[in-house]
Amino acid sequence: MSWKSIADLIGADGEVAILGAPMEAGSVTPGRCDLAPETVRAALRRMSTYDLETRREIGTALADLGDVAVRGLSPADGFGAIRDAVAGAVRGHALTLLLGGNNAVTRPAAHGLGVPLDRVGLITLDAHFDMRETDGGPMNGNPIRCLLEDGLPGWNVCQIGLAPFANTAKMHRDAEGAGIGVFTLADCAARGIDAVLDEALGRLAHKEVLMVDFDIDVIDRAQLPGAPGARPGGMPAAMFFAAARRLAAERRVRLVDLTELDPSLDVGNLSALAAARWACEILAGYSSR
Ligand SMILES: [Mn+2]
Repeated sequence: MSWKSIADLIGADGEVAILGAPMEAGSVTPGRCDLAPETVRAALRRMSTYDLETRREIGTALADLGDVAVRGLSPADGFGAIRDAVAGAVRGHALTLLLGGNNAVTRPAAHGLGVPLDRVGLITLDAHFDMRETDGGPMNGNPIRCLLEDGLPGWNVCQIGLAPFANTAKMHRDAEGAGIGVFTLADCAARGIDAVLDEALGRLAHKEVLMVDFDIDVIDRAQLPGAPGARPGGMPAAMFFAAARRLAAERRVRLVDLTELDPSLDVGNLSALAAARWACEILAGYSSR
């Protein structure tokens, strides 16, 4: 007898939505992030619904809304389609899992939440500030700078897991100058992820709607080879999973995205299974609301 898998929870209707956004154009390192949504869906078939730690069965009904038609489109050209698809998903569901694609999907997602940007709180788990300059248009390396320029106040943003030797001094200065809460990998290791999340959520206590950008390249490259930006010495996968569970338990979190997974770089399905585990942790957190 085969066990029940997370994929078996997917149907036509559900309180939690899955939406794919297979955007690859605009990546600093061109690859195949467009393959990620189908890879994550396939890996969900390998995840059982039993949450051993809580002894609970995940039973949340999942609605798979399919993929936004952004294959081959630049981030600028795909902006409206992602924003509108996210808006529809968020209107009809308590929580939406947006499967990128590269990190360029985060900007249109923030615009699809249904409230003005000044009422949005954004938490990123990312090795990078994503504060590259915007004069060449939106790409996967600048969604945070784009959102600041769009009107998202820096005080509404917390960035967790920033890596050394993977960013510039200007990005760091600009992020802090904008009021962004900056939490490095060393902060996470020294303080523990719970304390860091306490502070981040405290800073965003009065924001109406929260979204979390899980750029999977924050994870240690030895545990997550399938992301071009992942580096040795990154966040332990277990810490990433714990953060996912904790943040998904927050009622105000209406959207989580998973970005930068490139299945063409994967080794032994390590990254695909990590992404599927992330989805499970999100559902476990959601179930505890
Ligand atoms: Mn990123």
